[in-house]
Amino acid sequence: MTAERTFIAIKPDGVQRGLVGEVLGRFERKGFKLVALKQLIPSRDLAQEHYGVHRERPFFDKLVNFITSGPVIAMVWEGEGVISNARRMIGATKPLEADPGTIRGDLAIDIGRNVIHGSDAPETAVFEIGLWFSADELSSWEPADQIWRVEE
Ligand code: DAT
Ligand code: MG
Repeated sequence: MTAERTFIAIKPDGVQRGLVGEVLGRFERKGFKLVALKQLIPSRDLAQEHYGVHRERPFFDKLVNFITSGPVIAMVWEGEGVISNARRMIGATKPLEADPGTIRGDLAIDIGRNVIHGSDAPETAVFEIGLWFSADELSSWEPADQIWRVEE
């Protein structure tokens, strides 16, 4: 059985502002397991598929322009409850409404520059991981100190 996995991306604002280490560090320190990571400038096709549910929204074109404007760090993180817990670590969509202590609450101001994406449900996670990664880009591995994070 494969443990729960989620798709997380640091958006171009986060990369440009030098926040990659800060964001990665939070997931690492929490104890989730990194199973894939790459940097890419997404194509418009990829961005439009990724944000397909927002296709009819007035901000869609702006959103696609933004996410394709520079490098994105695409990642897959694994662990029990990682999908919903990553969303809690990320915070509310509007950074000014995101709780302090969350990534958006601590690091952002503007809804269009909110640093990070995280899958919002199990079906979304499966779709987004498959969209951004091929199966051979995902590593199954056991961190040497895993026993100190979770009891078997
Ligand atoms: P989230 O990223 O928290 O899952 P979402 O899926 O509702 O939020 O929207 C995707 C992204 O689109 C969001 O991170 C920022 C942008 N966005 C959402 N609502 C917006 C709005 N009203 N105006 C401008 N951008 C918006
Ligand atoms: Mg969303």
